[in-house]
Amino acid sequence: MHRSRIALQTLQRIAVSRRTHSSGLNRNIVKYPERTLRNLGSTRYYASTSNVSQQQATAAAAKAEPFLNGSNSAYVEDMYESWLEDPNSVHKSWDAYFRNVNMGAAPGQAYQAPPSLGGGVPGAMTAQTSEAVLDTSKIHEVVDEHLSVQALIRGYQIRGHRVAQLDPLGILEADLDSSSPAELSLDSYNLGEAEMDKVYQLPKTTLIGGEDKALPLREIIRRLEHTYCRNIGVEYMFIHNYEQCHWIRQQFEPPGVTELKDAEKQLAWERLLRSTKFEDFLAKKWTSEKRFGLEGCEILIPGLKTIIDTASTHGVESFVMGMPHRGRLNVLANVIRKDLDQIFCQFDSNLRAGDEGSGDVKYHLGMSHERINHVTNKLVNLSLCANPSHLEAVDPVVQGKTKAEQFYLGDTDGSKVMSILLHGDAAFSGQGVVYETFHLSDLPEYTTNGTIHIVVNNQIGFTTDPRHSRSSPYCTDVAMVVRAPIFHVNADDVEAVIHVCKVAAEWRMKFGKDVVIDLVCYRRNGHNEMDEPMFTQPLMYQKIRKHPNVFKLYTEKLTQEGHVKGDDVEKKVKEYDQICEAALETSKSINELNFRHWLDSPWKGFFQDRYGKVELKMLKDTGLDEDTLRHIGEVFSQNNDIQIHGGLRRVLKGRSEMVKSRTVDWALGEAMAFGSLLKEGLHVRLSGQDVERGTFSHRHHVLHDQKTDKKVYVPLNDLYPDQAQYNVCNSSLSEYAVLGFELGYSMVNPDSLVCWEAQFGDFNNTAQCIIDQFISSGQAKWIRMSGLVLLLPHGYEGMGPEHSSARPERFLQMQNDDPDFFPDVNSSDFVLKQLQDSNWIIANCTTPANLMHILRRQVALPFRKPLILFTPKSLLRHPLARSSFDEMLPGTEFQRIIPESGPASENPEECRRLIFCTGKVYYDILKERSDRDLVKDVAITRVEQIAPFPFDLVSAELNKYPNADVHWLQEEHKNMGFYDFCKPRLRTSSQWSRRIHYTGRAPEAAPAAGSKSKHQKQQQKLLDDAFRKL
Ligand SMILES: Cc1ncc(C[n+]2csc(CCOP(=O)(O)OP(=O)(O)O)c2C)c(N)n1
Ligand SMILES: [Mg+2]
Repeated sequence: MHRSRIALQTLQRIAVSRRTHSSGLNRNIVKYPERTLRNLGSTRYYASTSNVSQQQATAAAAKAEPFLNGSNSAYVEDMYESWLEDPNSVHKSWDAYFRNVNMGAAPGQAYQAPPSLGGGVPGAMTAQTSEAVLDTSKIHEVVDEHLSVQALIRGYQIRGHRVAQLDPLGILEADLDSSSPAELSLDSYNLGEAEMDKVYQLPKTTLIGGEDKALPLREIIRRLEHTYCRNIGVEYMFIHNYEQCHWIRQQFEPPGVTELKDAEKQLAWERLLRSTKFEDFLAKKWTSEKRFGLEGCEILIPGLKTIIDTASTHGVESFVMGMPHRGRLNVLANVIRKDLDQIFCQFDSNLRAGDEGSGDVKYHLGMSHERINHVTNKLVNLSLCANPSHLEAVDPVVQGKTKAEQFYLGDTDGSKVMSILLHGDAAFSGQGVVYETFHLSDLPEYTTNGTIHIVVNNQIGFTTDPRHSRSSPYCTDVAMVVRAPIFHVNADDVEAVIHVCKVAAEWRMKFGKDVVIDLVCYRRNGHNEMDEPMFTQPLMYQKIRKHPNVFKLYTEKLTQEGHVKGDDVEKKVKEYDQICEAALETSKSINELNFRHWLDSPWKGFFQDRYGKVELKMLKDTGLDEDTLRHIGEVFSQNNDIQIHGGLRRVLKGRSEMVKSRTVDWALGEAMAFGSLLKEGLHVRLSGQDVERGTFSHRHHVLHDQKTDKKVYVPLNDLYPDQAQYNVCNSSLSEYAVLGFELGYSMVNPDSLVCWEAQFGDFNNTAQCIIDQFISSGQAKWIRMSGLVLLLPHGYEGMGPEHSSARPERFLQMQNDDPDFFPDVNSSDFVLKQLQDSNWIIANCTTPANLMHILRRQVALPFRKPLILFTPKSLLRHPLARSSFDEMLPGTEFQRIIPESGPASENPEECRRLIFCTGKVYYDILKERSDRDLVKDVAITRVEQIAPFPFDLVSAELNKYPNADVHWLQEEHKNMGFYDFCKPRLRTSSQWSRRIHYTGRAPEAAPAAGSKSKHQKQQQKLLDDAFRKL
């Protein structure tokens, strides 16, 4: 019979339990170092409602025979399972009881009193033994006690971390609560001194017994205290998965499991030496330089290295890391192993910049380095992503980069590439992007199969105490949303930290899920080395001044244990000091700072010949041959064997008809770009909210079967047998993290097209930090290129203030071309050079052909630039916003401006008005011009690439219409949109000879009108103004 069924049947017949007794079971008790038990008496009792109710529930369950529910059933079941495995593993009385049950004893009849209670001898059921069943008060007592002990054990597993000794300074509680949970108080379970020496059966949900199945209560508590309340606080019982919880128990509960081998101790000590002495060296040499030293958390370095060793043992080849300022130079020196002279030279303020761009301060720079891991002897790549000052902003970027590395390696389970994120305590709890990033961690197209998070929890954020910087008990609580286990650890306990780091790495490799290490430490100096911490944290810092550093503490410990000797210490310290001195000498000969040596994602061999020269020529024609256009169009119009919705059938039919007539609409234009790149072997990824269908229901890249759940068809992955993979993925409802993620993804392989689409363009501003700090300025600061495309729906359609504007003015304001400088437009490589010099490209296309070309141009360029692309809404279905195949054939290209081509252009001298505009407003005024019969009088030229500004083409256009007044026309308000950017550039293009008139909405605070009628009124005025006085 199935075991669980037997257990269930057994439970149904159980009427009694019995008292175990203590004699003879003390023999295998593990001796822990002597340590006073915390006071577990009534003084620890707090009237927490949850505790009281738990106790009541336990008691009620125990009294409710025949024990078919709650923890008592679990307890008896546990006992039964143990008995099944080995009858000797349970007390004799249980053995007798289960034997009787198996022999068919009726409910209430199976119990036999043990020798200590009833004096009977366990054996077959007799009349006397059934009488013993009736002594129910004793029975209840015993069951009650066992259940209490079980509840106490569980109490420790759940709440033990709350009283763990985590603060090296001994002044703060990591969970901001100095009370002790009632779940850890014996009073809560009606246990006391009288029970301390009685022996209790251990439930299967604990491993503190080791070989022992039963222990005296005193020993049970000792072991629980040892596991859960010393220098490691294991927070995991909120995890919903039994296997995972049990695995964690296996790592911490069995006696002696956390102890390190001698070699591990030695290695940790040597690493700690380097970590400590590196900071000492910097402090000694550059007393007044900001470096955000690691003092107070020097253990971070041995900890990180342990993680890398462990994961490397499991086969991880690449580690992608992100971290804030604290200890960054130390990580670069001692984990990534950047040459020390390269680090030291950065302290030289006279160093020339060897690259163009702004560069960045030393504690923001990234790095990528391949090295042999000395523990495993395997080659590993370590990269640290460059980041801005904006704390935690790099988190999603690291995840995206990791995901892309996994993708290109075919590493579907993350066994080769892994991410590690470091955090400060204040930032981890305070910055929302942390939460957003956690929410990507288990999404199929965004998961990196587990990240190891390490919080350098120095219990302060600049000058702010934890009590004022968070409302959550722990700074790590945000990780609970994804049920990541959290290991709090006292950073002064080296061996505890190393153990926890091993466990974290093992967890990540076993379960592929996130895990958090909370290194509870202190900050020896001020926020930076120039800051005076005594202004704001006087008592804490008085304590810190007296507190020996962890290297000293650990050296003393290992000396006492005989692992290191005084001479050895001195020798090793001296050796490292000499290494640093030698590197400092070498650094003095460096007189140029090359930021390209600090690239976090180097694209080896791309775009440059072997002399490092970039050849400025387009790598590919962006046009496509007729067959390719037709083939992509046809596949994109098919549904394969998917039973699609009737409405979608019409959409596909429409597509098919367009293809037959050699025409494309917006969705087809985009598909042509993606499909052709896939054909050429370039991976394409499109991510964002609801992108699979498209917010405006125009895209339909994933077709869903109407009858079978999860049956889908992605036509763009069905184009050619040897095509590259297309990933189109609906994202979580986040902009900040998702955009950061896609940026990271785009950093790995330049031969790919990575696009992020905002639901509406407006929403890009919740990702402002990624846009400002990374996309707009990443290359200037870190020499890092990215061809990421931002698709931002934009346009005034009367949808209200929040769905109209993608805020082009903001992107344009950050564009780096000079409005007052007319470039050398006659040089042969002007167009490419202008693009190369730009920090990004900003465009607003009006035709599907131009969309196709600009997307393809992204990867045809001999460098990579972010592309900010404003995309239309009404034009998605506008009958005029269509392109012929002819505009997409080989030889055609992206049109930076689309000049007037109608009657006005035939007689330009007669033309009275030249209107420049961009985007969908073109179609509005086009119609109006024709309605007003002004086609000869007004020329309308579309600026499709707004930045870098097409000075050459605009200037030619201006010259062509010498007698026309010149207007910049836009639908946006005057203080928004494109006007401020385009006006001075139009003036410059005219050699400052023409006045630029403004036509558009008046200045406003909100981007667009809320009411439809107001919108229409404004729109009408715009049209009237466009043709006024003609
Ligand atoms: C988004 C953001 N806001 C504010 C700051 C300014 N700032 C720099 S460090 C810091 C305190 C960080 O505290 P914590 O995260 O605990 O790290 P620690 O410096 O203690 O290592 C603050 C507020 C910043 N860098 N980024
Ligand atoms: Mg801090």
